[in-house]
Amino acid sequence: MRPIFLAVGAMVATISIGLGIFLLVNTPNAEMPPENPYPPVYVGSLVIQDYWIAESLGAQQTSATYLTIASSAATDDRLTDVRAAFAGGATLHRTITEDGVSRMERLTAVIIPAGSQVTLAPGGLHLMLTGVSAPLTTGGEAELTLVFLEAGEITFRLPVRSRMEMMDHSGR
Ligand SMILES: [Cu+2]
Repeated sequence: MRPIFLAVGAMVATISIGLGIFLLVNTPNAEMPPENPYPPVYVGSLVIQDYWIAESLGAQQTSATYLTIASSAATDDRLTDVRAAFAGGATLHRTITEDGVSRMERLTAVIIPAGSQVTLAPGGLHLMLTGVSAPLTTGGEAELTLVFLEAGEITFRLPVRSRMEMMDHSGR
């Protein structure tokens, strides 16, 4: 066989193996990606991480976003607004449970203490999303903008997760 055919043959074999591995890694059922596709997001002196959007629920298609904001700033900052093109409403909320009854209240701002961190998590602070235009389902993603008084604003993509899945991962 002439060398050129051998070379082409080797190349085809290499591409086939490569494609095989690619398909193996990228099958829809592959659960855990090797690297975090949603790494920390930086804005000013703030780092936003562990961010996710819950699957939307009900006739009103409501959802919520949870995340952690860590500050290395010398002064307090404030999260004053959230914008989401995919939702009719996006507001800062807090869930309060009194005598076993939970209710939510709207906040004008969430304070990010200097050099500390704030966690928005189920049962507490969250970014409330109402009137979601297309159902949010696990595996999808959506874009949000957070507006801070000092750090400015940041737009980033967040993964959609099921609440059950996230509760399992939190170990509670
Ligand atoms: Cu709420």
